[in-house]
Amino acid sequence: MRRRLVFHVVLLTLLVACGRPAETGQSAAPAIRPVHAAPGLTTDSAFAGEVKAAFMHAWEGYVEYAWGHDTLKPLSGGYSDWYSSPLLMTPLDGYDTMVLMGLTQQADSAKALILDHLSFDHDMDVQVFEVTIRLLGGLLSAYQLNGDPRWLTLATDLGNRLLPAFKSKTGMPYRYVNLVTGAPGDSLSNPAEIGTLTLEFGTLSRLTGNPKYMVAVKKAVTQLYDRRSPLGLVGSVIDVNDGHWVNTNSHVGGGIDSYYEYLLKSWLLFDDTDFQHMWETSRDAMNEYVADTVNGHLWYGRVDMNTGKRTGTTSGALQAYLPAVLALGGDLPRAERLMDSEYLMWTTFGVEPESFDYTTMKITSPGYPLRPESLESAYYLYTLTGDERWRDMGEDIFHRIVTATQVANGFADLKDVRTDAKSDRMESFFLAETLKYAYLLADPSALDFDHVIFNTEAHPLHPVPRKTTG
Ligand code: DMJ
Repeated sequence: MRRRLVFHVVLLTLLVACGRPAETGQSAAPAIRPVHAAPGLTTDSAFAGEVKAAFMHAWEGYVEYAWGHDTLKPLSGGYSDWYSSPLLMTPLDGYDTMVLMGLTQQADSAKALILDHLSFDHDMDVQVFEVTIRLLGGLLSAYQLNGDPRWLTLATDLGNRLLPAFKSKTGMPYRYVNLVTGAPGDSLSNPAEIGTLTLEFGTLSRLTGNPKYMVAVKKAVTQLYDRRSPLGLVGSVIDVNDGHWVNTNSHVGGGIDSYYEYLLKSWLLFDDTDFQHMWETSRDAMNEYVADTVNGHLWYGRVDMNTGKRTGTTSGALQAYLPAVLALGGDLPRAERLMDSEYLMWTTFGVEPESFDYTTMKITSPGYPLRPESLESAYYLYTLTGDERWRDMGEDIFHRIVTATQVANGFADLKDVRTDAKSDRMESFFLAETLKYAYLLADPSALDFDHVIFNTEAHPLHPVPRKTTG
């Protein structure tokens, strides 16, 4: 009897460790991960309540003034759309946050809006990267959380319409593509926009059983990786047709950032050691050449990809994703050191600026468009270490954001963190990422960290077993 009980406990533990039970005809879900959530994480109910209230405030502004459109204009009480037809950026980006927060009624109305009205059959040129991380990522995560097959139908339609972007001479995607004709834009792109498609297209392949999406993105990333310099670094601008570097500046900020993030996460989500190899080589090069220590603080600046010579000492809000990625990759000491530097941006300037010089601590670009990266890293570090220091840090960052950006109809981008002057815009990633990471930091039990990978827009994706046939 006792032996039978032990057997069942072991079996159950194995099933839980592997994520969802494997479906018929599919092999077991991968369970590799360099790190795991720390035991004994607690919920801070007061903090969670504050984040939920902030989310409701942002969502109510959208519902009242921007319903059916992409983005709320919180100062004027209006809306804006990215393209000639709305693509419902805010509700789709915000949907899975509502589900995780238990905002069922709001999630149901967002779902109805999206499934009844979202169409990609519009003759317009869209930015492949943004549409992939916000919309395709949002649809796939919604499908995995909610199970309604219409999410996957929309995701598949979008994936098919984006695929012509990969028809360049190298296979690296054009930045823009027309959703109806498949006509591409010009041929200049960057590592982030080329390399930040694998989680979404790969998941689409796994869910549909059609390998064509994964084949396209993996070829694109491999083509990019193969053009790294002898030092192992990539530059800022590349021509996707002839494959030559137009700008050889290497850094870890906007335009390159999520290329690194997706190399690591693609290894983990798909259990694919090709990505592991690309991640490890790239991480080592970035740590060796791009990292910089000034006054005892660790930063990542700018260097030439071919010579490793330092070309700049600026960092900023976008670079604050890196502690999360380093921590997920298993390098907690470096991640913690870097997070202490990122927090300096908040304590020095009140709210982190888009960019500043870390040798002089002078601001070089003063805006703050409600970015999530610092909260994202605080969440990873708290979840992986259980050290309340990181939650306290994240809570302070959350309060600084609310104090500086809350307005009557939502939250507004800052034009200048020195004056708190505002712009009439509330980015959809404020709902997708900033408030989601703040909420998960307050209530880590809302999501099983060990069994999801967040895309770069904070849409949680679950590993899908590869089909053994087809
Ligand atoms: C988001 O769209 C994504 O996190 C992207 O990787 C970087 N920029 C914004 C948030 O700052």
